Amino acid sequence: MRNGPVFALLLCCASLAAAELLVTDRYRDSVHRFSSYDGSLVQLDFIVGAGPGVSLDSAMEALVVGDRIWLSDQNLDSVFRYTLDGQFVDRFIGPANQIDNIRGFHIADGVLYLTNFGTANGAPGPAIRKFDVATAADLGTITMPGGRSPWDVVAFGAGLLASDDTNISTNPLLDTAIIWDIAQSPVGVFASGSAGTNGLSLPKQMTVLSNGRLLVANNGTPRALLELNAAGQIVATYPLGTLRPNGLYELENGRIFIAGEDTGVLGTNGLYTLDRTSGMLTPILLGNQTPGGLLPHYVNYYAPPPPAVCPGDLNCDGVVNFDDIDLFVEALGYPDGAGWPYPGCPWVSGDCNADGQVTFDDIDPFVARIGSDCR
Ligand SMILES: [Ca+2]
Ligand SMILES: [Ca+2]
Ligand SMILES: [Ca+2]
Ligand SMILES: [Ca+2]
Repeated sequence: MRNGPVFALLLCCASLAAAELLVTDRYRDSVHRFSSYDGSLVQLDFIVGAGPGVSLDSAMEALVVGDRIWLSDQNLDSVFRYTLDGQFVDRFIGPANQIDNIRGFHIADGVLYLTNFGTANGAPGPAIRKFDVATAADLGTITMPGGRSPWDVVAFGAGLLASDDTNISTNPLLDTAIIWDIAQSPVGVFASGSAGTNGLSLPKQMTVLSNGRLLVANNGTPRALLELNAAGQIVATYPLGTLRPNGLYELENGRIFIAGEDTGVLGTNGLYTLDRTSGMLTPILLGNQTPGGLLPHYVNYYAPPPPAVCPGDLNCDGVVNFDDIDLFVEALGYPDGAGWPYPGCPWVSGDCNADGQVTFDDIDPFVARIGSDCR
C-alpha cells in the first residue's frame, strides 16, 4: 500500500510544477518564483547572475518565450536568456546594440519589442527598439511623438501596447500619460490621461485579464490598478493607498498579484494580493526599501520544466529507495503510461532498462537501482 506522506508530496509538487510566476527584483538583483495560483512564495533568488562573474543590476522583466527565459536588465543595458531551469545561456543583446536604460518588453511574431529611455550607447532616447529573436538583427526603432519614458510592452487584442509617461519627479498633475498602440503605423494612441483628469499616471506593467480587459499598474497618483476596455476607456479603478504598483498578474484564485513599492516606508515594499471585490490588500512578502531589501518589478507566467527522469525514482525525490517500491509496482499496471495519475512524477521513471516502457523486464534493474542517488 502507498503511504500517505508520499501521496501528499506528489500532490504538492504536481500543483507547484503546474503554474508559477517570475518576479524581477531591482534591489536583490534577481528573479524570484511565486505560485500563480495564490501568489505564495516558491523560491527567492531563482536567477541571480548573467554568466560567470556577472551579477544582475536592476532586473526589470522576465518573460518565458519557447524554451527560454528572457530577462531585461536596466543598468546592464542588456537582454539575457536562460534555460527554463534558470541556467544562463547568453546575452542576446547589450550596449553594442544601441540600447540604454531599458525596462519592460514583449516578444511577438519573432520580434523583440524593447522599451528604451536613455541615449548612451548610441541609443535613441524614449522609443521602442526592435530585434529579430532568431538572429538578434536590428529591426529598427519605433518612436512615439512626444514619447517620454516608456515602461512596458504587452500584446492586447490585435494591438501591441506601450505604456509611457515621465518620471514621477516631474509634475504628474499636469503631465499626460499615454498608452500607445505601436502595432499601428504611425503609432496610435490607445489611451491617455493624467493624474488630474482620469487618473492615468505613470503606467508601468500591463496585463490582460481573463475577462479580456487590460489591467494597468498605475504607479503615479492616485496609486491604483486601472482596468481598461478594448476601446481604451477606464472601466474600473482599484485604489492601493500609498502602494506604488510596478507589476501585476491575475492569479488563478482570482486575486491580483501586485509587485510594488511604498513611499520610502521601511518594510512595505514587496508582493501583495488584491481582492478586487473588497479592495483588501494582503501582504505576501515584504522588505525594506534599501539595497538587499525588496524592489519587485514585473510579473509574468512561468511553467517550470518537468522534473528530470531518474530511473527507479517513482516519487521524484531524487533517490531510489524502498519508498519507490509501491509506486513502481503500481506503474507496472499502466501500459504506455496511459492514465498515470501522478502528474508530478512521470510514469517513465519506472523504466530501468531504458526501453521506454515499464514492464516486468524492469523489475530486476529496478531492484539493482535501489540505493541510487540522482541528486
Ligand atoms: Ca545605461
Ligand atoms: Ca511586458
Ligand atoms: Ca524516490
Ligand atoms: Ca523498461
